[in-house]
Amino acid sequence: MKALLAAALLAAAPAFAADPHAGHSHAAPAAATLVDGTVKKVDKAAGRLTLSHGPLPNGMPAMTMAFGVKNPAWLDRLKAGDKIRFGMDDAGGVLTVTRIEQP
Ligand SMILES: [Cu+2]
Repeated sequence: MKALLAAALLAAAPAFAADPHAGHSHAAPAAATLVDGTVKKVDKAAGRLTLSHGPLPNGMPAMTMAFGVKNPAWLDRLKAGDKIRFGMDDAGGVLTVTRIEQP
């Protein structure tokens, strides 16, 4: 009986090796990855920040587009031309800047 159980466990082992997450261990969560961007426009009334951004962790290629911001107060200290590094979240289909770092 013990030998049969050991054989069953061994047979199950390859299933762990094939864990679909195994190949993704180096991928950081999107929000934790900082992307290079340049501020193109600050729209305080709409709470929008237009950025020229590099490739995003969600697969979006470099482009210029508007983002929402997690904290509207950030818009007060940004101006067109500022170079930033930012984290973003695309939950709910709305791209939102969740973190900003300025050199
Ligand atoms: Cu984009």
